[in-house]
Amino acid sequence: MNVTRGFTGRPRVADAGLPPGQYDAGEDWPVLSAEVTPDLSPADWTFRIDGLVAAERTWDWDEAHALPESAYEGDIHCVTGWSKFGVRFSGVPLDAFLDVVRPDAAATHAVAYSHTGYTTNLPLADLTGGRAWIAFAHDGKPLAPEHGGPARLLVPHLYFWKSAKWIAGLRLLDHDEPGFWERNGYHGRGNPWEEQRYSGD
Ligand SMILES: Nc1nc2c(c(=O)[nH]1)N[C@H]1C(S)=C(S)[C@@H](COP(=O)(O)O)O[C@H]1N2
Ligand SMILES: [Mo]
Repeated sequence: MNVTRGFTGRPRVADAGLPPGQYDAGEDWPVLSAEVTPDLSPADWTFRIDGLVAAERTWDWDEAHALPESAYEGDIHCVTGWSKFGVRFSGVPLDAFLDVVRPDAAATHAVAYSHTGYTTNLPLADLTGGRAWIAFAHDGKPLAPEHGGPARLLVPHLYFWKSAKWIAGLRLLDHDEPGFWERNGYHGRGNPWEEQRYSGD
């Protein structure tokens, strides 16, 4: 039982607690960007899924918003140590996009890429089952540009570096291919509950 958390008074949906080695950032939401925040309007935003799929597809803003939305209410965990409890995002679950492109049976991994050039790799299984979203809103408001607006990947059960801001697409592969931080020594999967911070953890 983490005592400090009991004093925050924030409503909690599920008391999942802090993963090992993490601390509660409270109300703060730090910005962590390797790039300068791009000037990306909804009109300029697109999302594409390509690689090992039956039918590659690009969605624009309106097409992506035509898909059924759902919300994530829960926690996020940054590999630098901060966790944030009870965040609320809404967007379209990746399952809805993947249903359209129909991944090949051989597809096991994905590289997520941003409009800025940032990349991060994930097992495809972590993007399905209602556990990953293209998120458009936080706390009922459009996602702020510094937090990835107009749209970011959200994979909250993994360390937050997997949640690529200014998401542009996913490339489906039959092998794992390290992204930006992973080439610099970070873990391929990044499960905070198993403290998979660095490759070899
Ligand atoms: N495009 C892009 N996405 C990114 C990053 C980045 O530098 N560029 N940083 C990652 C890291 S390390 C974290 S912790 C979160 C931070 O998101 P935030 O700035 O909204 O807190 O975004 C992830 N997604
Ligand atoms: Mo991070």
